[in-house]
Amino acid sequence: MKRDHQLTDCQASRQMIAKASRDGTVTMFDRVRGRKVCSFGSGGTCCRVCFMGPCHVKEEGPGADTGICGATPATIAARNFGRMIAAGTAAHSDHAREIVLTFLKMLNGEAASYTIRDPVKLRELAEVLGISSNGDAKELARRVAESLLAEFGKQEGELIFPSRAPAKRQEIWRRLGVVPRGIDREVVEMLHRTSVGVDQDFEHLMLQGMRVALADGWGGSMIATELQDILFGTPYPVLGKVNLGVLREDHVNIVVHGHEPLLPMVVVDMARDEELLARARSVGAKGINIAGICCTANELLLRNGIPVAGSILQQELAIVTGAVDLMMVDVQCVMQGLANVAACYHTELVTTSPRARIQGVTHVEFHPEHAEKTARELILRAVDNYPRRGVVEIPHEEIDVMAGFSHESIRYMLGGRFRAGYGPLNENIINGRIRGIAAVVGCSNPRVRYGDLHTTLVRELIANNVLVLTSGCAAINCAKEGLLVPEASDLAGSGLREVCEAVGMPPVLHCGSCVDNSRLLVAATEIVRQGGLGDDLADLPVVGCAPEWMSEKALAIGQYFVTSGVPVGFGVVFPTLGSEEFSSFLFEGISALTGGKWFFEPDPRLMARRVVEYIDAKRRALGIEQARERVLFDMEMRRQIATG
Ligand code: XCC
Ligand code: SF4
Repeated sequence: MKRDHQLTDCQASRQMIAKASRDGTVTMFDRVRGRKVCSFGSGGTCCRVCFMGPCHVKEEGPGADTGICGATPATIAARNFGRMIAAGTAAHSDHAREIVLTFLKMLNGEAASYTIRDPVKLRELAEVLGISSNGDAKELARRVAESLLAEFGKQEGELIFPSRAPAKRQEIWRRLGVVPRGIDREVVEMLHRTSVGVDQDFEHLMLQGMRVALADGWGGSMIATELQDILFGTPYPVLGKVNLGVLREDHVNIVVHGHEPLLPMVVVDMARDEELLARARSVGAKGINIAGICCTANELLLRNGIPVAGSILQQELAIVTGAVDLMMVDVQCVMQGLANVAACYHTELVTTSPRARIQGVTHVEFHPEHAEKTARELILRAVDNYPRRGVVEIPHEEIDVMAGFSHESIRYMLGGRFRAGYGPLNENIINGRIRGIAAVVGCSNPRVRYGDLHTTLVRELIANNVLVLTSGCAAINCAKEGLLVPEASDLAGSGLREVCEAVGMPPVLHCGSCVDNSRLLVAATEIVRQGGLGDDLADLPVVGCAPEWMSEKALAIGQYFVTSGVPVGFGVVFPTLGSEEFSSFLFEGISALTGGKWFFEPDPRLMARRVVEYIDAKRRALGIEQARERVLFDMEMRRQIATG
């Protein structure tokens, strides 16, 4: 049994877990205690795709067998893995579809709450899509939106965004036959191929696993990110606050939780409305405070500096403070247990997506046509609920965070005013000041000492001069430990510290939500294009990690990184270990195909060591294992280069 102090280092969470148990409120931290894991389920060898079974099978030892149909453990594990990738891709992509449809409604004049906030990015995107402008901005926007919408339903040919990848990478994908044809088609085909009696060759199944994952990273997720930037603004460095201490005792607190920023962005705008503020004052509150949970929080933090109440594991704990007057949730990572927790306090829980309801929970349905009306209604409900508060206990923890590192802002920051570009980043990688780059992303998981794996890994990495890019709940956990501020460069190795100090950036860069992992693909591509570090993504000293993952979406992300040539490490459990045959394909065999591979390492220190080993191996292959020069490129030297 886990004691509270073993659950997490997060003091605010511990305080609320203790309060919940005093209040008699059951949370995930109670439910996870003593919960037995079924080894077949966790190892990926439980098959229930038909009801001759379900069959759970073992590869070795006494009782080694196959399913009733004869399916081997490797086939069963690969089918389960493939289905999870498909589900993750579906989640990111269905989110993207919603953004595209809203964008079109806006252009049709049917969604007045939205506007184009980044016209420059729109033109750049049009160029990527091969759409030329005749000067009519609205026509250009419409053609961009139509071309993106078509990506979902295309049957033949190739998605457009994979053509952004380095040429060599595209050749590899074409040779493997894994360039996605249409986003929906790849998800459907994966479901088909993993149903009873279809594709029963794990390697062949995983080719589809690659294709569907690419339809996420270089498809749905990238569409979501690009279009959200155009609608809500491309992130640039911004300061914010994180952890439960961002809730305000004397304000109406509205927590926005889930993934799609469409409604939360309007709620943020409406919360400044004078009439609503007056209403808040009339019930005794000083104002209206919006705070986020999960990736919605990241979307709002990156663009508007809106405070983050916490990661996925703090959704129930936010309510336990007694200070949340309304929590609005849409899709993904929203725990059904919230309903019961909300019932123990005064919090009004509201579902808003037409796709997602929770039994017994108020539903106020969001449609982009009426965004302001819905936002107003939700704020009013929150205000009216404020006087019903009982005892309030808000933890003090409220930590500074710097966020907003899109690939555009990284280029700008590192490039300096005179030379926006990836040149200085590449130079610093080549000269060894930055040893390599690690993407530390993904969920948080109550099965492990939550948050601790992220921060232990990240501390080790930056101490070894590895620049860390982070997103999702990993970013929130790192922010809570103060790793996302420029001062954190004190914890970095001397080379990385020099670079961070020179440009005033943190050693750990918050790149956004989980769909924003697509930003990392674009950034990595820019690094290749800049030159000096090989000609393919697989050449780069770059590794991905999700030490506390839990969601199917994380598997989709991992798989698109692996398919893009990047090694990816997961912690907690690896969901194929019941089949050694299939696991060794993911851990080794796959690298002959894509140049990337999976690895499993539950210990964050050992994970850091493996990341550094991979990075050093890539540096050796590039011939840059020795640092070439140890002088920092200051402004003066940059100017000299510029003037020749
Ligand atoms: Fe969900 Fe996106 Fe995972 Fe956090 S990191 S637990 S998916 S909220 Ni995306
Ligand atoms: Fe069992 Fe085969 Fe049916 Fe799976 S598909 S449940 S292994 S009989």
